[in-house]
Amino acid sequence: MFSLDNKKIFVAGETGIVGRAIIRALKAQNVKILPATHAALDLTHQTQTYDWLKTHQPDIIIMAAGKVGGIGANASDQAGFLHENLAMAQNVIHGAYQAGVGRLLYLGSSCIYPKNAPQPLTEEALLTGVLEPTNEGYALAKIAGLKLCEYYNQQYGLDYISVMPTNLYGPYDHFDPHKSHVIPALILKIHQAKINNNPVVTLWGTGKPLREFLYVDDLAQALVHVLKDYNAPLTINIGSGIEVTIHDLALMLKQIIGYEGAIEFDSSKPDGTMRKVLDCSKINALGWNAKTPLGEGLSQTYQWFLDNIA
Ligand code: GFB
Repeated sequence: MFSLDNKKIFVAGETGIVGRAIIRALKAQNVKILPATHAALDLTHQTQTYDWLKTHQPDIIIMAAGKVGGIGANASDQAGFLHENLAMAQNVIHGAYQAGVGRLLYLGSSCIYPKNAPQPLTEEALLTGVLEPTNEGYALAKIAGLKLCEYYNQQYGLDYISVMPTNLYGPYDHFDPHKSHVIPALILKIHQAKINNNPVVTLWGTGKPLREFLYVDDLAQALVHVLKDYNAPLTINIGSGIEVTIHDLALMLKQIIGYEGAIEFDSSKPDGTMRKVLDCSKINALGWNAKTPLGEGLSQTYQWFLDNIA
């Protein structure tokens, strides 16, 4: 067991959906959180990142910063997703090593696993096949970061752990009709259809792909668990086991939002991978399981949207 007492923690990406949830969870722990907004520290900037880490000397880094987005954003800007995420991973991981930071949690994504790997996806499936083309750039950057952690551990005896969360959602998500992940995109589209009395709302793809969803505060609890109880320098998956088709997800949101029109799908838009559910035997063996049922998490996210965005 690793004590977090009085540790100085740097949450890279503190204003994002994941960073904010981690900070909410860490507030219940006796830790000191080192603040660094994007305006004060640009993680794509190498010397700025190295200098900041040397000056502030965190005991632990949680690397939750990244350029993120849904299938539309990923597919239309593979260069940006690869370049920016690779730069941030390199700067933070090498900067951590140079600054003498012993413990680091690096967050990846379930899209790092091959498109056709057996489901549920185990950590061992990494690099056993081709990637899903719609998010290849993002996945390659995340794989490079994971491998950097692995090699730095091997060469320098560090404790840099890669965690691979499944599709996340919750408060402070990014709501955009073209760029966001499916849950915020559907909330926005179905809510607007209701407000504008549109009889039909059109969503992307066939509606048939399955996605596993994890409420972001459940992820944050899992990360606290990993920080305290996990000391093997190996990748660990974090999922909920809650899988739905995009069609069923749309029906759940239609009911939560109170939209009475019809849902239709535009199959000229991409489906992406047909299924990606994580095998979570490792994290479950540490005593962590996701707590938030999908309906409850979606209702809370919609309420947050109503209070802050709509
Ligand atoms: O969350 P999402 O964009 O990303 O979900 P991925 C995409 C799925 O939802 C596809 C369907 O099957 C889409 O066809 N969908 C239906 C929609 N309507 C919409 C819509 O209006 N917006 C969006 N976004 N999707 C992402 C990766 O993959 O998963 C990222 O691109 C990252 O790199 C993330 O790994 C976790 O699950 O397909």
